Amino acid sequence: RIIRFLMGDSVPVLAAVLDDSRVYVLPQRDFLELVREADERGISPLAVVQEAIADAQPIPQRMEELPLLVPVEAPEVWACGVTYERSRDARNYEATGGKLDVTTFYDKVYEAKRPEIFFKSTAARTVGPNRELYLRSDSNWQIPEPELGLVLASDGRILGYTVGNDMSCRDIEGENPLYLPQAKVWRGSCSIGPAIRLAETVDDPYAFQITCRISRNGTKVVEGTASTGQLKRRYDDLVAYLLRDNQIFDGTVLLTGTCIVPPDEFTLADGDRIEIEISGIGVLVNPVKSQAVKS
Ligand code: DO4
Ligand code: MG
Repeated sequence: RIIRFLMGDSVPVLAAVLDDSRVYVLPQRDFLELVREADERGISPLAVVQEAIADAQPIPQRMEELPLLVPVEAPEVWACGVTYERSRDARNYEATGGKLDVTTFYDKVYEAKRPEIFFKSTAARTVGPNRELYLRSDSNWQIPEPELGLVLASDGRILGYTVGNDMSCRDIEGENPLYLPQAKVWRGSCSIGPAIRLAETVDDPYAFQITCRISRNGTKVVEGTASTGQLKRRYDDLVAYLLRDNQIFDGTVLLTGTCIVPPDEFTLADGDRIEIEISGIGVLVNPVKSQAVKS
């Protein structure tokens, strides 16, 4: 796994993390430099890492003890929607007020050949591990969306996998689908991290276990688990649609849709703590904060 952290509380450093959580500092400045070096030398990013750490010693701290940064400064984050049954059913509930005998556009997009893909975030709006995610001040029904993120090269290659949170406002989206950008995009509405698992080290990317825990005042109030095996789509197909007549940039992250939705009566509150764990990648932890409302 690849991480970034602040060395001496000020210098961003790239590092490799082995399964036992030992951390090796890498000479490359960031993840994209590592990928570019691999491409130039015609070898894999894993081979570059193995070479760099062959004679190196791990630093004394374990990954969990480090001030982590976003593992890649993703220029853009895009997101797929309604790729899991659970997402379709939850959205039907918020759009119809529980009348499940009508066919909605969520039902249609779940079955359609073309997936839903929307623009989610920019580097400035995206936060890393342990950084505050913000709540919208004009929504009363907000949830995290735990999602597997694909870290992409500009040609669409899947370089690695990360954990993402597509924070969402169920009331704004449910009121009118045309409000989707406002239900999805605001300051601090997206987090990624804590690590990138290099694609070549993953045997089956449809076998990731995703767990989401939300705690309030130290007590767990929500817990849910799912598997990427329940995904309706294939990653390559999602990436192909993202790239159709579109330009993306190295390090773009594509979130693949949520498979866990908290109970309908739940909404996030100031001070909550969200943990999203994906097997083999790590735990993305973020505290939640209300926006300071400016009058
Ligand atoms: O249809 C709206 C957004 C869907 C989404 O974000 C998801 O399914 O994860
Ligand atoms: Mg989502």
